[in-house]
Amino acid sequence: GTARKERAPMHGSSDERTRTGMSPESLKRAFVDSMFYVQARYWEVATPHDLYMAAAYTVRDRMLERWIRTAETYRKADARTVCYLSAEYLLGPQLGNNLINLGIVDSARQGARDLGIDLQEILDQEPEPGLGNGGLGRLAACYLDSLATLSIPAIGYGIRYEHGIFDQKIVDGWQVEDCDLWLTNGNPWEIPRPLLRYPVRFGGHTEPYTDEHGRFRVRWVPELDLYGMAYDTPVLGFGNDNTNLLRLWHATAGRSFDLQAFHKGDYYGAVNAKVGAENITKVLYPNDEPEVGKELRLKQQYFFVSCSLQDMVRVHLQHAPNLEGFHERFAAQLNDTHPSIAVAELMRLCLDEHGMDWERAWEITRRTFAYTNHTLLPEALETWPVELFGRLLPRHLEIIYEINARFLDELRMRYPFDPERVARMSLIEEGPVRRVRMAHLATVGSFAVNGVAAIHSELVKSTVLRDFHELWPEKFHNITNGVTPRRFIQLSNPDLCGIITDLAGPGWARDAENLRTLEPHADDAAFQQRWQAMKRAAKERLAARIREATGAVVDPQSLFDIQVKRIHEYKRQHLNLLHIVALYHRIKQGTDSDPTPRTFVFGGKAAPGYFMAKLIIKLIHSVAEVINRDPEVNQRLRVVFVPNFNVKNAECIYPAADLSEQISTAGKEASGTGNMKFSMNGALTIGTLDGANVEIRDAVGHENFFLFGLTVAEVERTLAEGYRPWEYYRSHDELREVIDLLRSGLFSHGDPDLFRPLTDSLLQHDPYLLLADYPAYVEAQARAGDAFRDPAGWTRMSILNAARTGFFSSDRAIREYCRNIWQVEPMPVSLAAGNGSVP
Ligand code: 475
Repeated sequence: GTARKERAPMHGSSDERTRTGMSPESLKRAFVDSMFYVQARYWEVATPHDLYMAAAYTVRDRMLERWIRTAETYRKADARTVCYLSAEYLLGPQLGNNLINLGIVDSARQGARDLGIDLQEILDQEPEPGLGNGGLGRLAACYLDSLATLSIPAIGYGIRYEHGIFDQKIVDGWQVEDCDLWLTNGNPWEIPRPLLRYPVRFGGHTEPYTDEHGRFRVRWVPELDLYGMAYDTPVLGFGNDNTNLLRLWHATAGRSFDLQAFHKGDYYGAVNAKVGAENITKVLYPNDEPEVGKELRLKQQYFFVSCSLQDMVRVHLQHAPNLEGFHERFAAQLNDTHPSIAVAELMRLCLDEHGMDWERAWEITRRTFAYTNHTLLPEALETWPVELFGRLLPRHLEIIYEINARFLDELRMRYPFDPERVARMSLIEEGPVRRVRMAHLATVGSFAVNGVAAIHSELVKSTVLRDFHELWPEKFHNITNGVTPRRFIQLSNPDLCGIITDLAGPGWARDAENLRTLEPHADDAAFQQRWQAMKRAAKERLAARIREATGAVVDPQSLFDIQVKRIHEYKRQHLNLLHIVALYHRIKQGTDSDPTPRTFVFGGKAAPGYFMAKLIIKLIHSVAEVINRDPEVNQRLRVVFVPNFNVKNAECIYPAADLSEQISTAGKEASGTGNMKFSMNGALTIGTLDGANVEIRDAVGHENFFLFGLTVAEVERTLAEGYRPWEYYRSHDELREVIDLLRSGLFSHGDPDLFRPLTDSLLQHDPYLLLADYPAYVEAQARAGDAFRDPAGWTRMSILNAARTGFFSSDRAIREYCRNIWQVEPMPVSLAAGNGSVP
């Protein structure tokens, strides 16, 4: 239906001189123009979606002049450029963020109001580009925002998945995956570049030949070729005119290949090949750990890496006669091992396409790449069967073998009496199935390796890459993750933004250390009141959203205790559940001593093939059903699961939290970034000494953090000594009663078997030590509950959390990458100083 009332807008504005003025008048005029000339609709029949599209095009016009000026500036200056290579970008909705970064939120709201439109209604129309699974993809999006804000010449390269992360529906308490359709109504932010295409080849074989100088060379005779086409999205900086490029690749069938097949008369074969080629960028793999041996996944990785490197080579050759100096023009960051085939691809380009000798090619390659590790979980370390690799990328396998042969020769010289070490460090894992170890390839082929939180970087050095650290200690760095305060404070928490701006001035959003100006007001009663009102309003907004999404009614007065993140056993959503069931049990027994009313909020997606994670979602719903229905309990406890946790929902959830659950087994969560978003928004953390929790606790003050649980060293010791979870079950009465309740059928309509896989796993193996940590967790929860009953004390801690988490801005993280790894300098862009290229 149409959303418009009656009033047709008037043409004729005060600043017609500029097509892209920022006043409400200019914006209105441009909006009406876009509705007609781009969206091809007229006022009286415009739907809410039309309004969104017209608004987006209006904003995009204002981005494009900055973008073009930026490209011009970087090009003229011949600037050193960061290339961020990532298979995932979890961008979230663009319109609101772009309004903020352009500094025109008020102007846009005013313009919309003049037209009788609610800006929020327009913002709500935007489907989000969910081109990522979780933390790693969202980190890439935060880093793009900070790179532009810090005026760093940078390009994000990735994959334009037609279907991003699935939509999560809940049916009878179970997760059901639904297809993500973010592109179906059109994407106004991207600019297709049909002429910017690169060929990408697969399969076939290699053959030796002698070139015109009599040198031995190798030629790859592929079986299949296709094209990668660029789709460009501009990325605005905040508070400057820099606008960087996110370039995502879309796969299409190669024309020459098509023609060949057509000429052979195999029409259907040709069409099929086209379909096969286009499958490569169809869908994001919805796992937050690698799918073993999935051919299409390796194709995706090589496809986007090859396009990106060819694009970088093209740019380089505009300034230079050959690939010498490539590593001086570009620093290429590998976001985990997903793009690590880039090491072999750049070698191939240098050797086979540009006639370079091995030593020189290797020197350039090693000085181009840097690698970020995001996980220590052994099952998440990528390896590819040699057989599959050789079938898809025969030339790359040869190159990897050659890299390995030379590397192992070096190792044998260095460690002549230690063949086991040499075997451990090989790029090839020997065994019944030989496999390529992508983390080793990335480490050997890079000039820097970093972890994503202090404790994680230490563990990288002492565990998964220990031998490499002993060989090259200076290669290893820590860069603790960060998150953008623009999206995760300014956009998602306008009331908090107002409070900070009143005290610190508007500069805090570019310099998050300014959040410290809140600190002296932590005990001020009037300030505390304003803070509580802010939190209260955010909780009411979330309560409304929960009611809309699930029908559940929750009380904004209660303690909002929230755990949102991918569902994984190591993240221990089921530890949270054990505590909830314990509280329930106490109320039913009349032994309850913690009268703090609580609302437990969960959210997160499970990988479609991860049975235990899906069972945890079912258990959350089952516990919720029993608790929320029981009048004896539901005045004190409520449990809700917010379906389809994504960036849009996240923006509503973080500001509403009182307590943030960061309860992974110590040593398992590389960093976490949700922990930072919660804390910045004034939530207190209950957490283990894992990932960035350690640094958050040090930053906010130990007295403002609810710590519990085994340390990494204690986890190791417990496992080494032969951990027997059964003994915790036997000796801890309440824990036993809680687990017995789960096994009783109480939460499963009498079926005692439904949750058996979970309880059996806990009692028999408990690889993530829930039972060992249970007593300490419950005790820390009691401290949190007590503390919440003192509003002044709690508010003080909440303020101090927000005040002291400026360190966790992604601007700080990007500054560290620039200085310590990339050696790249800011290149500010000025729109005012420009001339000519913008009409
Ligand atoms: C860590 N995703 C967080 C975050 O550094 C950390 C893996 C394989 C395939 C697809 N996606 C993945 C991850 O590994 C991932 O998201 N890792 C996360 O990276 C940013 O804060 O602790 O688990």
